[in-house]
Amino acid sequence: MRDIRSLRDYACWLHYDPLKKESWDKYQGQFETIQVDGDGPLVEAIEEELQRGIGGLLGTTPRLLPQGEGGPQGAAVQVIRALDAEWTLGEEGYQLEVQEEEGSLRVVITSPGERGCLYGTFAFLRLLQVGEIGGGLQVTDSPKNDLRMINHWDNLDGSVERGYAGRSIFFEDNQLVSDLDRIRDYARLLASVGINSVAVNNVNVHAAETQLIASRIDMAETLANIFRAYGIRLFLSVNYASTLEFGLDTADPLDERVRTWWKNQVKLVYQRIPDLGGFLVKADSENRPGPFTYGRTQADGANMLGEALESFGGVLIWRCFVYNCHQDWRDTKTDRARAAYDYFKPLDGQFRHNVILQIKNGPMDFQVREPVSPLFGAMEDTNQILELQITQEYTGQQRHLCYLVPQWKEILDFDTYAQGPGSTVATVVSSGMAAVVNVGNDPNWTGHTLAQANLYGYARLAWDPSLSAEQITREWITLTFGPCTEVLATLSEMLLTSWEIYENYTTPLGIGWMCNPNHHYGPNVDGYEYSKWGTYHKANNQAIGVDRTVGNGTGFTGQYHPENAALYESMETCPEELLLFFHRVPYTYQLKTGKTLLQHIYDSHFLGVEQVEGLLASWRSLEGRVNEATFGHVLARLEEQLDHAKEWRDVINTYFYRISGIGDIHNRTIYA
Ligand code: GCV
Repeated sequence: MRDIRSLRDYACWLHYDPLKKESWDKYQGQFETIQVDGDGPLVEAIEEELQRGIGGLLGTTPRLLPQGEGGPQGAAVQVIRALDAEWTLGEEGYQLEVQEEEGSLRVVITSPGERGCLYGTFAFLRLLQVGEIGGGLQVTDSPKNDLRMINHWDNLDGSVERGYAGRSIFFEDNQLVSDLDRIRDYARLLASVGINSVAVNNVNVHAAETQLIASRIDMAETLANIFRAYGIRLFLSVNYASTLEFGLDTADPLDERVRTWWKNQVKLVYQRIPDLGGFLVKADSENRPGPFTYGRTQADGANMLGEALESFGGVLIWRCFVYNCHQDWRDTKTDRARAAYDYFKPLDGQFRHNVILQIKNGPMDFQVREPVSPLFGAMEDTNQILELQITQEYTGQQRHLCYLVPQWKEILDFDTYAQGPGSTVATVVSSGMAAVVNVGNDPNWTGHTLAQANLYGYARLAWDPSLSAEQITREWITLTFGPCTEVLATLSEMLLTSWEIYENYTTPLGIGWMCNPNHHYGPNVDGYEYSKWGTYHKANNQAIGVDRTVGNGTGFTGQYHPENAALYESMETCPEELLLFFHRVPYTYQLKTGKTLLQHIYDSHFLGVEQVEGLLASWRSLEGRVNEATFGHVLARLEEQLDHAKEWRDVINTYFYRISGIGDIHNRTIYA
């Protein structure tokens, strides 16, 4: 069997392929020596990266200059730990300067922090590949978010909840995997795009994972050691009711025995992992235990754990994904979309300073399109982070191409009006971002090689939400496929349109959910219609959608600040891509395009399939320009996507034709 590391797609965006001729010639003779301040694993990682990167890109072997031999002369890269009193970029920020003297480039990367030096190093190698390194260049950069986090939903038995890229890269059979080097490669990959925190286990914490803070702490310790070498702090998901598994008869957050147990347990954990980031908790959600059982609030539960972590500098991240998952579909009063706001908004100001609320981007659950959760900007005295889903649970499960950076940009740029105009989600979530990752032990990490772009894009946005989708896309393509203009143009177009294409042939207009229950792949219009999950479209022979207005519906629109509340309240002003999220609309309702709602549904599904045909044709045009194995792999995925898009189109169109009795004005095939 071939070593996995020799497979091209394993390297993701860190290929360091030789530069193309003109850059190769330009940089020959440059970067001959390297000198890095400091010592320890992170400094070694920087040295190794520079040697690897420059070696790969220019085919040379830069000499490592030990410290104490004076600064490097001539063409060199120097990484300096500068503890300058004037520094304003924080420990993770860096400055990158390229000085030119008699044809020699001298790259100086400066930061007071080891992480800053590491990020500056990766930035230098990235800029070299996109052709921007030249005399006089000056870059200063620092992350806009302190917490840039990855969440794994990995179980100790090796399975991954909502994982579409193989099994866990950490765990198998309740042990750590034997290939710890792969975890190191992963840490390097994450650090290269500025990720600084990772929660390694599923938020649905089963009995085995509960032991990660007790009898299996050695596993967590080993992982923490690996990630630390790349400046990444480990977080653990914990079972809110752990005390019940360790001999107490309660998990009441106000019970002294419970509080003492947590304090002692946290102390033991920090003895082994002194720089643990903290805990991540899913409580009172989807049958997980929580403080509600004891008549306590979410703040009582979070603060109890926050208090235990506080003296160790730990952070408690508490998810707001709390809703009634045992709803009766006949009940028209309860609206799942309202739940997070209803539970958490009244608690604003009651959370400890080391507690952070983690809020999913939308009020439901990572559908292809949802409005932004009204909780963003609703809790001025509470730390908040945004939760995104990189793993494509409802967006094609890494079998379909669905590049989510454009979706995430829309979310980050959404104006909440919390402090007047300009209060975008990006500014409101100043504590940072977390995302459920799409990685598994498949050789290419993400199942679909092009899904690597989602991981890359998330991390770049977590670093700087103001980066444009186009820039991120350009970077990823160039780093992954090398500097080919045809690949860049074609693949950019494919990636940047793919989210909308997926939406067109699945569930447009914000309706969501018409997928198969449990595994969530493929169309099933009524799959969730009579279930307990609170996710209903309520289609009858005349209309579809849930009225969530204040005037006549569930009142959900009233959870937004007035500007957005007014926008969503009226069918006329509601953005049409979200129309069926907020309103119940007759099939004959005329949209701004002049089409009826039903005709739009038909058109969108026919169009979506044609667009997937377009994706296939575009990819085929790249044959010979991307490596053969990747070409074949992506081609196979796109062929499957086309088959599935047709299935979506036919199931959805047939459903609405049968239920409404109204045909397509263009008389295209709809199965009666
Ligand atoms: C980890 C959705 C998913 C669940 C997931 C849950 C969550 O409901 O289908 O698998 O559980 O979200 O975010 O907690």
